[in-house]
Amino acid sequence: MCVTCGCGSHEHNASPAAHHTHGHGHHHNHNHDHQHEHEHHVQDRMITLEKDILYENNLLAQRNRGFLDAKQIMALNLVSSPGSGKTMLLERTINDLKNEIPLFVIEGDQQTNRDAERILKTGARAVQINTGKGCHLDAHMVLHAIQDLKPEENSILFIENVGNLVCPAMFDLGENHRVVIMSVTEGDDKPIKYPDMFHSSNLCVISKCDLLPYVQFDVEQAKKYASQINPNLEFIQLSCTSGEGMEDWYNWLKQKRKQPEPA
Ligand SMILES: Nc1nc2c(ncn2[C@@H]2O[C@H](COP(=O)(O)OP(=O)(O)OP(=O)(O)O)[C@@H](O)[C@H]2O)c(=O)[nH]1
Ligand SMILES: [Mg+2]
Repeated sequence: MCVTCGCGSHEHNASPAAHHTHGHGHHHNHNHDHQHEHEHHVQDRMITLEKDILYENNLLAQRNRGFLDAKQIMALNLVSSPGSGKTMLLERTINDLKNEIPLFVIEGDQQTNRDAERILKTGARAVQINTGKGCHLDAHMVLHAIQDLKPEENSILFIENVGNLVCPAMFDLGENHRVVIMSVTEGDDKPIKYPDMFHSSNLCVISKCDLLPYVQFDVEQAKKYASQINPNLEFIQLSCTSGEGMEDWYNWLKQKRKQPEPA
């Protein structure tokens, strides 16, 4: 179980203890009722805990959003499974756009500064957040990272989330747009297997398109699945190695920057 967000906790936490007790016949019968009471209690507490965590997160996300809006900074939350190409997309984007638009990066990983170091090599300012056992960034971590990073007015702030298609979906960071990256090596059924992430995103980048000739990935099927989950989702297909589709991505960024969405 994820210790920070408690995802999947209802069954995981309550049941194993119950099964354990049931498995030992010599335990007293009245334990059975106590066990059920205990299960309900644990479940209620879990649900309350989850609500409290998300409530507090949403308040802090609004604070981040207020700060970013006031400075006209467009913040993007990049979410995906591990290794879909988030950092490489940022490296290439920064190299191509850094003379046009000020770009800043917050990197989220469980461990290491590797991604922030890759970004720093491009010349952009970046800070790394290490979440330890946590499987997602939250608004509080981003608040502190923004204080360290001090992004300029009118810039774009990229927030690379921890590689994980499940937990980051629940945590608003105060971003203007959520971008889900799905690489063609992952399989075209990801949207229906991990619907929350696709439901909560605004743009779906289909990455590593240079590899399409070598893998079984039906782009139209992937888009169909994702659109079933979220009819408003936009799509861009690109490859950071061949450069195909990169212009579409840059045009999307420039377009969204010109037309900030009402808060
Ligand atoms: N062929 C190909 N490989 C790519 C492309 N983009 C990224 N890769 C490769 O995919 C691997 C993972 O890329 P990263 O940019 O580190 O992925 P990430 O999403 O930042 O990974 P995490 O931060 O660990 O979640 C690397 O070996 C990249 O070279 C692409 O467009 N085409
Ligand atoms: Mg990365």
